[in-house]
Amino acid sequence: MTKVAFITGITGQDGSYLAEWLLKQGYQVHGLARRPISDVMRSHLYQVHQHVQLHYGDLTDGVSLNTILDQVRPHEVYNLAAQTHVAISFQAPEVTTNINALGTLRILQQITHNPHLRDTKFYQASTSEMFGNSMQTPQSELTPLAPASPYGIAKLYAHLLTQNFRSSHQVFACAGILFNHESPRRGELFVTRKITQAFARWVSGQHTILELGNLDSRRDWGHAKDYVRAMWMMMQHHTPDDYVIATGTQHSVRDFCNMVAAYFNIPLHWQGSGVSEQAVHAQTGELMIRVNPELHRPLDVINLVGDSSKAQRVLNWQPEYDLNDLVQHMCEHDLQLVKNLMQ
Ligand code: NAP
Ligand code: F7E
Repeated sequence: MTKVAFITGITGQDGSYLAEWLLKQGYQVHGLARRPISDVMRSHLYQVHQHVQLHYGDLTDGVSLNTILDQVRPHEVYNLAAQTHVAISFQAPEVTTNINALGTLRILQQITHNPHLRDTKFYQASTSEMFGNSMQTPQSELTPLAPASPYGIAKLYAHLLTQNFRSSHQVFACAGILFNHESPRRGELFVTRKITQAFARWVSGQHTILELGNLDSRRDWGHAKDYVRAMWMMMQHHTPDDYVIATGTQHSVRDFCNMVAAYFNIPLHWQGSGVSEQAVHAQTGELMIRVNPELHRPLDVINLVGDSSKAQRVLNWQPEYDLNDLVQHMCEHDLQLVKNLMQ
């Protein structure tokens, strides 16, 4: 029997990689889209869009979700759709909560109320942002959760709800507590992609200053391809549970800049905040990185690194890519993208 999967957030970084992975495993793949088909064909789904069935709807629209879920009757639902920008969540907390928290509730309610979905499994895209500025390092499934942003708080609601529906309604519901994961498909507002794009433009002769916020913030950056495989592995295990997915290594934003600079062999010129533009000039050939205080968050999470030993032990999950591979993939991709745009 062909398994049917339904992915919310299918047009995003993870959704598109997961769709490709599930198609390779022989699934019939359906996805929720909130943009017109012409946009979707230009999105990350361009390679596989003819093999996935898209349904128009929105996580804030319960009726559309109920209708789609009743039509598709998936064996597995992967809830990846979200307002994913932490900084934006401070400016738009209400919409963030509606999508990330209540959107999850809408799906779980439908799974429990619709008799055709009684055996449907559910995956929730939980996040390391739920740990906030934890006193415990590295963070595991047992680390106390104390999110530091409206994004993290909305995700914590969805995480607890997933656990609650698992124990109170016996839904096969898993939550993957995923640490930062990146790829050439990472959104352009996230720090890794912002950096690789700026360097690719610089190498191609478009001389710009790269403005960043907190350079000392530390993250555990993995490759999105490894992380979507982990989502699927959780859903194949006989018992639903929660798992941290991480590499266990930590680097600062400054380190990431240095790695990209080393990849392209570009000398860097760092300019801290409070230094006037005229005061310090980059030498010829140097890319200038300037701290812009406006890019600092009202409250930042600064020390994330995950302990994924449970996923390694129980699911036999291992990452295939390390940070050097990730930097290489992102830099190669962004350089090619700039070249294509310049032709
Ligand atoms: P992404 O690239 O930003 O994709 C977000 C997806 O959500 C897009 O498909 C977007 O659709 C969709 N979406 C946003 N609002 C929606 C709404 N109201 N209704 C329906 N769809 C909506 O994010 P990602 O990096 O793939 O992350 C996937 C999930 O994992 C998210 O839930 C995120 O919070 C979580 N997560 C990510 C990371 C990470 O490091 N990447 C780590 C932990 C957890 P459009 O294409 O139309 O905008
Ligand atoms: O920031 C610092 C910033 O926006 C990482 C989402 O996928 O991962 C992601 O959230 C760090 C922060 O990712 C800039 O202050 C410095 O400390 O790339 P980011 P994030 O906030 O960690 C988690 C796990 C998710 O769940 C989220 O959905 O980098 N930083 N300068 C900057 N960040 C940005 N965006 N832009 C800067 O210029």
